[in-house]
Amino acid sequence: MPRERTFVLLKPDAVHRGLVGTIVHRFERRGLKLVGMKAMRVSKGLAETYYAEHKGKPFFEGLVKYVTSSPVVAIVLEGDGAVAVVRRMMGKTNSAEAEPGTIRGDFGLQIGRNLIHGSDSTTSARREIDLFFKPEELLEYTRIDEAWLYE
Ligand code: IDP
Ligand code: MG
Repeated sequence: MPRERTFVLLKPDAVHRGLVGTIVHRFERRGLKLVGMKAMRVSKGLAETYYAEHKGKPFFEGLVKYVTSSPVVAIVLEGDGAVAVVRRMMGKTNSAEAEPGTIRGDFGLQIGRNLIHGSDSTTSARREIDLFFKPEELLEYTRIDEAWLYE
């Protein structure tokens, strides 16, 4: 039985600012297992489905433009409590208000350029993983340090 999975998207600003490795490094050090990762472009159709819950909000058009404007990195991480752990590591949606020590709080200044997405529930995670990854793109293996990450 795999542990909890979450979906992460490193947005175009993370790619352009050379922060992909820095951000992935934080997740790796935390003990989260990388089960899927790919650099890709998000089509307008995919962006609209992915962000469907925000349709009609004033920032929706800008948000779709932002994530489709340039390559992103889609990631699936696995580990105990992965959804909540990643949300805490990301910090508040508005980078300007995010605590130092969080990804948004260390690297961002604006809500509309907040570097990263992470699923907000296990239900969203399943939906987002299915949207971005084919089953065969997700890996199953045991990290060598799992014996010391989990009791
Ligand atoms: P989250 O990414 O922290 O879950 P949501 O409220 O789900 O935040 O919003 C999704 C994304 O929409 C945010 O990460 C951000 O990129 C964008 N967004 C949210 N609110 C605003 C806003 O007021 N202005 C511009 N962009 C926004
Ligand atoms: Mg959200």
